[in-house]
Amino acid sequence: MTEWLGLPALAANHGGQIDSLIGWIHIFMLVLFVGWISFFTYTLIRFRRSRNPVADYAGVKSHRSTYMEIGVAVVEAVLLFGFAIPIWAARVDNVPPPSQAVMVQVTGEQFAWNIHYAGPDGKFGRTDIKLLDLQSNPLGLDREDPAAKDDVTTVNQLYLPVNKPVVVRLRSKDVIHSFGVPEFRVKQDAVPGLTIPIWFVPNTTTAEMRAKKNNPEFVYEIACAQLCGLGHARMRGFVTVQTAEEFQKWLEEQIKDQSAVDPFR
Ligand SMILES: [Cu+2]
Repeated sequence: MTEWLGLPALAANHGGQIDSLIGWIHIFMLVLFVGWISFFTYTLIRFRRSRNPVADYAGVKSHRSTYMEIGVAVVEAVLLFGFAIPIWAARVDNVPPPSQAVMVQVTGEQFAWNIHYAGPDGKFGRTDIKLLDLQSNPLGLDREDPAAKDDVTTVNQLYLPVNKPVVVRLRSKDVIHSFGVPEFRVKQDAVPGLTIPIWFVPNTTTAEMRAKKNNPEFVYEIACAQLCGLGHARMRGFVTVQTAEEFQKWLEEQIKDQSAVDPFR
């Protein structure tokens, strides 16, 4: 029902709810707009100077405008308590446990997205600011930590399996960034000093979306949605949604590759 809004294609399970909320807000705002403009026009004509040459100190006696204002407040309360708060609560609560989700740590920096997978052990390796090297180890991952042995890190390349919950633990190394993927209807600020979980279930692989859009070059993009400095415009990451098998294969290759080039192992 929300095609008329011209939103980007939808590729996550919860997105329909967000879209219908956006749709309803537009409908209510249209009603408010027409209502207020009619009221304004009415008062301009009704209280025009030629009809009211002298100010009337008694004023309007009818309570109609009061009822209308109460009506507007009720509609706004319905939007807030009936739609916005429940949908937001569902998004920020009930984050799926690590056993049922793909856990990815995404760390924003000026001007890139560092992606970090925990690997098969489900544990993120220790990171240390002393090990941080912008070229070879942008996250300061301690490869000597046993939990880090199977960890996979990439820059700007987020791979995800389709139809499985994804929990992104969002962090930032420097300033406030914002992780936004329009097709997943996800947008969250990355705040230095905080780890903020966001979750969604991608339901359309990149290949399926390419076929659907009839565009063989289509890619999901992570757009930084907070002006974060001079290079903000080039702070884009890419999301590749694959089948479970393809993703598993990719992850295994990465684990192999990263252990091969790593001087610590
Ligand atoms: Cu940014």
